[in-house]
Amino acid sequence: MLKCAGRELDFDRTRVMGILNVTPDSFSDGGQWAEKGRALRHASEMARAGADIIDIGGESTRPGAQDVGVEQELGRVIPLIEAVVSEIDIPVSIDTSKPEVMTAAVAAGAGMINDVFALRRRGALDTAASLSVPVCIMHMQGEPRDMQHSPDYRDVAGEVLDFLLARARACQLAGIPSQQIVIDPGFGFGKTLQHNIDLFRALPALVAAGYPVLVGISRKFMLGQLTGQPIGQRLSSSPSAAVLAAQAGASIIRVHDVAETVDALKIVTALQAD
Ligand code: 8Y4
Repeated sequence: MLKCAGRELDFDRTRVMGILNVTPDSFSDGGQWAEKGRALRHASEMARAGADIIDIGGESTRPGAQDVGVEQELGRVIPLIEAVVSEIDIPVSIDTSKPEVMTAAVAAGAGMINDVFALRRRGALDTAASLSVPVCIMHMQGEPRDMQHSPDYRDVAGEVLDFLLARARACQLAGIPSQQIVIDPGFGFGKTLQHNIDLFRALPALVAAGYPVLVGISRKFMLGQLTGQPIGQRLSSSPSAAVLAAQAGASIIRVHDVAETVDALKIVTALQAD
């Protein structure tokens, strides 16, 4: 069970993390208020649909994305975290790699840190340890701007597991209790389709390492590669992958389509043999 700043996340069943992106809407001149209202409504909708935690991010980590400055990221996420924490009673996680954002987000009520750089940025590890919230550490080969140029592994599942175990050890040396560490193979982050497939099939080995495993595969390019469908037409493939991840023992599934995923996982819970 994770202790998320006074709110709890236990893993008696696979949990759903709803994605809330706050990247500015350049077409709306309503500015930050309109953006915040829209995001807050989306968060409420995800909670009503059965999300167990909401992941708030203000920095695009898509392939090729540009860096966002600290002040800009803070301006996007902090007011939204405050609003979501006050209106919704499930834990909120902050998707960031910047120590300044981690600190402000937890002060605003965030109860978990989700870092796609696995706390490797300068100051991030000690900052996260000082904040006493759970952390999700994710594997990525390269950096967002170049990670899809030529992903290369000898043994993708073995290398990802070794990386995550080394980062989990670094977290514990910095003072983060092992029960507050979540690991994530980082689907799509410096991986070809075949790497993603090999990693997915190796999920049981990742689960066997003993840390809760988070899987983020929702609407990702690999699903499009497998079905031929564009991003808006991955509403069957995303929950299908979520079901298989849950069966492989994943503890948290990070998704855009909360209602569909929650239903799919209810079927898993009801029908799977134990
Ligand atoms: C459509 C929309 C297609 C978004 C692709 C995407 C993960 C993550 C991301 C993940 C964890 C994304 C922040 C990429 N992916 N955090 N973050 N695990 N822990 N792309 O897999 O969703 S952003």
